[in-house]
Amino acid sequence: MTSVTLRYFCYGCLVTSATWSFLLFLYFSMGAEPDRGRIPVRQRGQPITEGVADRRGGRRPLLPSKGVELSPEMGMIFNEADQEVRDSGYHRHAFNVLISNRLGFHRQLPETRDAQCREKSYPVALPSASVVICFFNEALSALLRTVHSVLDRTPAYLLHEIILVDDHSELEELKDELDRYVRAELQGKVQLVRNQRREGLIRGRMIGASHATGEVLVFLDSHCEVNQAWLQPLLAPIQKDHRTVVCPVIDIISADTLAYSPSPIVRGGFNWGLHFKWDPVPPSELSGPEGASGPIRSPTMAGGLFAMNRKYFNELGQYDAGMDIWGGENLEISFRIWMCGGQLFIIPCSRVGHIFRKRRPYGSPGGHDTMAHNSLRLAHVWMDGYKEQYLSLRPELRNRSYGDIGERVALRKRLQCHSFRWYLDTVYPEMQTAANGNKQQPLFINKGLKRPKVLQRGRLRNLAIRRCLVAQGRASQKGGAVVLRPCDPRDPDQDWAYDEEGQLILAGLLCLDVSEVRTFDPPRLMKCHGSGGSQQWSLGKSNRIYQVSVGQCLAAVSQPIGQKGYVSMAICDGSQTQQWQLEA
Ligand code: UD2
Ligand code: MN
Repeated sequence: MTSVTLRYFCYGCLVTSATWSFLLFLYFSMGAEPDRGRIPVRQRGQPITEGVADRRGGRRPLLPSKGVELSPEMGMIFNEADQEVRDSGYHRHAFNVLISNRLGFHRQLPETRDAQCREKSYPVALPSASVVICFFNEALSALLRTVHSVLDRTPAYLLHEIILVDDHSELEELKDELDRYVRAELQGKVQLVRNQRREGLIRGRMIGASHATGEVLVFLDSHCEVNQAWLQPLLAPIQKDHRTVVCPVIDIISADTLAYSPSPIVRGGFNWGLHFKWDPVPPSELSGPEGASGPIRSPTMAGGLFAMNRKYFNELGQYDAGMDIWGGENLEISFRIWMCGGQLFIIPCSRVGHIFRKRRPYGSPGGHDTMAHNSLRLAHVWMDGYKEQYLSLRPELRNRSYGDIGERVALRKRLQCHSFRWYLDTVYPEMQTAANGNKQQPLFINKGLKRPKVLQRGRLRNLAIRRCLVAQGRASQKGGAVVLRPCDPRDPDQDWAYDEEGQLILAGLLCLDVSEVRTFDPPRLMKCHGSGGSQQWSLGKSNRIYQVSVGQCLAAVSQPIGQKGYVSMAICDGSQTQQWQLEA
């Protein structure tokens, strides 16, 4: 213990008082051991939270604050143990577990709602909520911060219960230690259900829902933090109409810094690769009496965070139990909601943060591509002739078996759902324009051989890194990556043309292209295909370069850590790393 303490003291003598308080925090929150994500058990005399669970499961705050504040020092590595926590954390969880552990279970969050939201009032009598959180090998600190954020920021009378579903995790810290914590600290409101085998998040949520007894189900991922007054704005519209399903705005928790930042107001769409994407909100959705703070109709949901009347969830067929592990269930439930008489909204006044990771840190048993399996099922049940759109992008899946869908087809019939055509026409007309350029799209209009007009040309400078976008290898190499290098106005290989079709063409040769199928892949240079989709970019608003088909922005990243010069696609957040200038 002394060696750890002394080391902190030594660093401490060099730095400011802010750092001193942080060091004291570290000392108290970690106790004798270097930070390993262990639960600091209160019985050992270590203060862990500013609040205490009361017997009935409510929370009695000891201090008025809502927990610690994130500070840059929390990312510092003091010794090998810290390094190990960070490295193994990235490996296992794909986010910075060192900072997550240091944040502990309660932290302050910035207000991210529009000012109008604070003026709104909601009925006092609202339906009660069962929060269902399914997890597989989640970092304990992230899981418990999710749970505590709900306990800390939800009026006790609205929170019926929290149901944690452990999807047969392997991590030691999620076994006895978690049991003990739930028993000692969370007794009353939190129920822990353990799956006997890995079910995946889809059946996992169905299991959670089957244990729930509250009126409304609220699903959350296991690395979320709910923000102030998050629940009331979700419950009110469900109370008005039980067939309304609602999602909060998903604020962004950085996987590297754990910083919590507001998400821009966007809504859910999808592409023909059956990947979810974020779309701009059409102005018509913002012109209601509540303006930008009113509910926004959303063609799809991201999947992880939504609230739905529990009886309605059951009536509407829960989820497709034939879907495995991860992927596709979000589009399936979205199509089903709209096509079978319900509606789906994003509620800008409800904010919940989520750690967005750059990769999924777990596989599926047997290594199957469950996204393809699940997408095939949803295409065959819900998309009628439009499933061809997907299959022509994924011809290798045409003969892949996807199990029995009889029950789901019968469900669609029993619920007398609309056609997929109706859904596209009524709920997602943008799809047809966005995909107009897509060769496989039935509404495709042949544009002939005319070359699209160039609107702008020049070097593409990233405003954060102050470097320009170039090919990593030769500018003529198909499939090559793009990187950031010092700008050079005389170099023809830094010359980008942006044309009326939304194409970004480098050195008059190849087009900037993203995979609509492997959405974690960085963009590449490909032969220009002239049909939009993966090569359709929109420039303009706040200097961003928005990819229309995947609904993300081009960003400078420092991955591998510390190395500047790489780019990837990321959720649009308006940060400087996502700002570009096309300069002649
Ligand atoms: C998004 C959704 C996620 C889900 C997924 C598509 C958000 C913020 N997240 O991916 O909820 O809809 O798209 O399927 O909209 N888990 C299990 N068992 C498993 C695998 C995962 O319980 O076998 C848990 C996992 O611990 C997490 C949740 O399911 O709590 C979602 O998984 P994710 O965070 O890896 O998915 P994400 O956010 O990439
Ligand atoms: Mn997630």
